[in-house]
Amino acid sequence: MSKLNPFRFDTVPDGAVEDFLRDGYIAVHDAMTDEAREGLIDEIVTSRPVADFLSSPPEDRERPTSRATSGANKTSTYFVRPWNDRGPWGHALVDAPLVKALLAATIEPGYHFCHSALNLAPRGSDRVRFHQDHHHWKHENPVNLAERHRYYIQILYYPNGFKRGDRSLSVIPGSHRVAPTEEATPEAMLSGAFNQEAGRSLECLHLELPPGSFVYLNARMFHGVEPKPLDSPQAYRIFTIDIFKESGPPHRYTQEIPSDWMDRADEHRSQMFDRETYTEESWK
Ligand SMILES: O=C(O)CCC(=O)C(=O)O
Ligand SMILES: [Fe+2]
Repeated sequence: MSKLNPFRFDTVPDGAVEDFLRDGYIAVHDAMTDEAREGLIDEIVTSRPVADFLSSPPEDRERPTSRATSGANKTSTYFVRPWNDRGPWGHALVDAPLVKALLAATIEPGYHFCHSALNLAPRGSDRVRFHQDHHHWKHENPVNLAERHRYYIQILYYPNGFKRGDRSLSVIPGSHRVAPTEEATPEAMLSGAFNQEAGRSLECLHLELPPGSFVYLNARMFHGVEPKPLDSPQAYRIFTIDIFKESGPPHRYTQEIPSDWMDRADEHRSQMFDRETYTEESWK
């Protein structure tokens, strides 16, 4: 596999693990080298399906897959899960030294690559409401009960960044600490009803990230996305995600690993890829 390194540094920034445990996420600004950021954007926008999507008039744009997770996707965003069609920079994200260091600092000893996705949000894209992506919390099967306190980490990459209020990521820092009951809705959290349980004042924060940034997120933390205004200066926002879970049974969407990824995998990748794929039967 590629030895390209997309990031400017390889070690976990000072205080990042403490911030992650307290807030449920860290935002790492401008983490990619210029070469990596430009290379990744180029790989994505020149891949055939994305290029076709971007060159077609908005009313004709096809959505490659419909989105089944809690954030609704009614408008003409491009969304594909799993994101297998990667170039060298996309591949390098999976096990970059910085990614390995962050995962080692949080979910070691054992973790698996769960799945991936690619999303392009053009002007006019809808909001994604506040949600959590830790799906074991919404199901009561024995496997979900056994797995629900285990880590599910999302790494959200923003190669061309975003401005506040323009398809920006919103977070409720500390919301991962509130037990996942029916009552623990984002609205109730923002009203102050769960401040005591969270041990802090739960408030919404609207992020703004320069190109080449990423967010390392505990999927128990509530997050959402603002709409993209029709007059946004940025034609489309690019977002890719790699998700890692603790070793064990499949999480929702744990993807099949393409055979050429398997063929080229080193020892670390082989271990991350050595897990069952999610099917409708997995949690029964
Ligand atoms: O588009 C984003 O910034 C995040 C989207 C999201 O929350 C998700 O894919 O679950
Ligand atoms: Fe999400």
